[in-house]
Amino acid sequence: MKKSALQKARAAYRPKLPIVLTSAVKAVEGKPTESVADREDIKKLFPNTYGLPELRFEKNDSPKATKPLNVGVILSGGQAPGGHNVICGLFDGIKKINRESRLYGFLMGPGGFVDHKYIELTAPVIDEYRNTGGFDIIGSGRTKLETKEQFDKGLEILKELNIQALVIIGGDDSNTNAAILAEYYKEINAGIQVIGCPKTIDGDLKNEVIETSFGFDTATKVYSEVIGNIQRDCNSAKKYWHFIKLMGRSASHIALECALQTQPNVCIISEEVEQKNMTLADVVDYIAGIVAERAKNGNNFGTVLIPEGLIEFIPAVKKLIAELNDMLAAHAEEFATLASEKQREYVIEKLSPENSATYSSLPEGVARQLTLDRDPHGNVQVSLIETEKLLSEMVGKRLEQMRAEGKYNGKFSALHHFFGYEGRCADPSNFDADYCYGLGYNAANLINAGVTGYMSSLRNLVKPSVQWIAGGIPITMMMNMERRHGAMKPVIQKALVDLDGAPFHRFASKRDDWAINTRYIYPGPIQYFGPSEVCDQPSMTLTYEHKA
Ligand code: FBP
Repeated sequence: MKKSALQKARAAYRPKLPIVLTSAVKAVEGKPTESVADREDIKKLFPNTYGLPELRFEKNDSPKATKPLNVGVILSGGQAPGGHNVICGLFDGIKKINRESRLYGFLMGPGGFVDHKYIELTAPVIDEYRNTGGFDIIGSGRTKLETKEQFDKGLEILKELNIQALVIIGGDDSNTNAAILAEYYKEINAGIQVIGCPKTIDGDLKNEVIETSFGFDTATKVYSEVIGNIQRDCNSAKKYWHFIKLMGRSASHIALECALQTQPNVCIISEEVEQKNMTLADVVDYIAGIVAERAKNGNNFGTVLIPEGLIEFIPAVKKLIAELNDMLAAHAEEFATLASEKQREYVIEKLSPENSATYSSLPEGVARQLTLDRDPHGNVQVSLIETEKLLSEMVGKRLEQMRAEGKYNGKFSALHHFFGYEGRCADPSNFDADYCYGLGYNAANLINAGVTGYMSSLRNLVKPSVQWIAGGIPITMMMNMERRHGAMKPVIQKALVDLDGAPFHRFASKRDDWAINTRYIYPGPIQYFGPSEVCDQPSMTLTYEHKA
């Protein structure tokens, strides 16, 4: 395959492992753990894997010879920069433990595991993908692993290939499934370990013990670069308002991080909208107010960052979605047979009066989107909702009202952008390249330690990577019970933006100044080679969280 000069140079990058992982390790057990909430329910559902201790690796001065490890790996869900390095780290880790170890990659996500589609990942294959973005080495998919039939079918291929451990690289939903699979294989004594790795650009798979998910760092740097470019353009021409929607299905971490990096005029944080019980009209008023204020100084331009998940956080819409989820789950077949114009009437009729009123008040396209197929994990596909256009249209109308009332006398010309897919497969930043390689290498050590139901964990991430702490976290520790598809299910608790946390406080203390005065920062592209302060900085979110 032909490669660019940068690709060639980048392939030669050697990720920096935590010092502890550079020699043989032993797992030191911490105290037994408890789930974050709903302890009795989770304990009952995970009798074999609940309450396991946290693990921390330490240098082992007298390692024993270890038999070869045969391992399977799955990439699950949306792409995130660094996934290839997790696989490279895993490969190097198991080979370091025993040169005869083998790695098999299941193709196109969990579906490949169930359907027995796989390839062996050998050194020449692995070497093609070091430090590259994307998940194309084996592909990814969103098939939900949840039934006993799927688990048993998967077990057949694991046995056939003599695989003893499966590594699932995924977000909160995929790692939830990893925990369920680990429990099942333990219960039936299948002799298979299951290890998870925290992936998602959304940044919402994190907690006290998992400091960040991989991919967030690179994706937000890519988005911040282009937001910065837009801001420079907008500050040069001074004639457009740019409405920029940013990926992040649910939590607003991406929008917040990009705001900290670029200092836009407006950034909406969904979690705050919910906390303040704001309506869509309140959000529109807030943006229109800033547009009008800037217009007084002749600044008819600006940037507005909008998190992709906003619509779901508007309390009235959230209630509506909850009822829609249950209603659509109960009447799925009947609903599917209706022509699309009849579906709207059907929904309005079936919903409670309050939710029916909210549904009817939404623009038709948005309302319709809320009834379309959920992804396999039951999530509304928010990336398909054009919130940036919806908001700018509503802001435009509000400004016209304000003009009529003599409260606005400017020009409003809006452009729209959606940044998501542009950043999900970028070549990983040095941070993500090191973090991912370390997560994979660490997973090999968890397998060697014989454990199951653990997530690979590296901590102390604001320090240079050699100082990172390596270990394993029982996945059940991160779980609580939530309503999904109309029933209560054990799931990893999603980390939303903490409105009492340092990153949000920093943003909230500055946003009024950024709104009126033009304080744009232009971060520029990710740098791989050069001074450490240019190339190795972790995200601002992580930095502020650690300062707190
Ligand atoms: P994961 O949670 O699987 O990592 O995916 C995150 C994400 O990129 C969201 O930000 C976005 O809403 C969604 O995936 C888009 O899904 P798809 O890739 O199926 O279009």
